Amino acid sequence: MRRETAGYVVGMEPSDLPQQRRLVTPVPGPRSQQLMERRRAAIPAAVGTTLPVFAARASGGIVEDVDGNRFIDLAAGIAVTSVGSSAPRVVDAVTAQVAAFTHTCFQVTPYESYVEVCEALNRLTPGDHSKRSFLVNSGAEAVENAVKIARSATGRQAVVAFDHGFHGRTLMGMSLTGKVMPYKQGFGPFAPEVYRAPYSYPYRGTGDLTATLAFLDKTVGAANVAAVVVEPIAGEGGFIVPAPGWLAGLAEWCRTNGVVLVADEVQTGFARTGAWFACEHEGVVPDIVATAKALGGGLPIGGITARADLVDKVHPGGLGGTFGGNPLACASALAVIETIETDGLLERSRHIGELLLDRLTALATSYDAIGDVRGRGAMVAIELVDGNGAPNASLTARVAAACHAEGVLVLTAGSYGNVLRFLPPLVISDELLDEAMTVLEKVLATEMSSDH
Ligand code: PLZ
Repeated sequence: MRRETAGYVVGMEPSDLPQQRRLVTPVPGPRSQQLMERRRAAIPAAVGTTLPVFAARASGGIVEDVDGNRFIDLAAGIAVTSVGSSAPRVVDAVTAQVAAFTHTCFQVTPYESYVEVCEALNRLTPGDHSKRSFLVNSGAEAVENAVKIARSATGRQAVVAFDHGFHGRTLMGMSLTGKVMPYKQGFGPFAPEVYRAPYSYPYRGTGDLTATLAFLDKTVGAANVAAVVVEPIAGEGGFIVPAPGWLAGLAEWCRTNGVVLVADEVQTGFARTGAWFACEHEGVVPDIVATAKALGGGLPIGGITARADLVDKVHPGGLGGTFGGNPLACASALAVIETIETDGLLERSRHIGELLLDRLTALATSYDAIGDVRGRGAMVAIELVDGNGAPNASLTARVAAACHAEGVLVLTAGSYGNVLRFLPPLVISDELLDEAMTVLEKVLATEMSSDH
């Protein structure tokens, strides 16, 4: 089925989209500019825009805009389209489901695909203990529910999150988030009984395990803590990989003190780091795992997978929601899981990581502005600094903008806004990754030679 929008044909087969970077207009092109005008009139500026071009179609490693420009996708819709933006199994499964039924509400009339997704979550998340899962609509909702379960099961109230943490934009998600601008400014008061502990940040030499545990014991008090909510790699905070052993030490402290360890694997989960879940790299088995993003392959879904003995303490009817585990999202999630398993995307993620780290490490030897190169699997970043090692957010913004103008879609991140992050779809070709790195190299050369 084909349809015309703004003179552009959409609904073509994904395989029709050539896997090539191509600029046919300045960025943004005229059609995108028109749409941006309508957007400005209809939608608040509070909802941000990374790249002011409007998408027409996307597949593999390419996003094509309404002017026909083709961008190399190093963003995957913020770690969502890991299997691709129009992966064949996802397209088929969702198409079949939408024709069968779109919604019943799982709490009203259940359907099998929801059960299947939960069985898969119980099987794939770390640990072979007895688990139960249920489904929501987003990462923020997954985190919210993890906290509800931990409080209900422990009878305690305090929740510990970390510096550089991001957990969503709902009240609890925002309260747990460590960065004021833009996420929290003016939106208080925040949820009470939320404490912020130091996060291990090897490059900046902060938050070693002793400091973290001292904070938990002295400032919060173990007996008060229901849950510790932690990202195994800080995502929005700048792809910070904690020092080896830090996460395991934290897990040990939780176990000793009867504290529920909640791993927020919303950004790191489902093959992003070269494993199903980033906790696996550290041999850590969380009590609750929160998932979303890549699980849905582009359809909105979040999962909460909890130790059965914890979640079974919650009274019947205490958890749920109208749309949680919507049939379309469940169909998509099952197709995503099958695609990761069948197409070897864990290996592919590790390969992408090696390719990117090789190129970026080489680049860092030429440019002192690259202070750190880090990541795991296809979750890779560079931290840009000035001559004194201080965060260089303005350079980061310029480099990102220049990459966009050259047809490479990169994202920034970091508490100090000085991190460029690379999180491509796992189905991107090596050629496109190489080309994107060559563009980045050119952009850096230009930036460093011009006088700003
Ligand atoms: N936990 C670790 O990364 C979402 C945020 C985009 P939702 N990250 C992208 C933005 O600007 O809001 C995220 C995350 C981690 C939770 C969330 C929240 O997931 O699906 O956006 O609610």
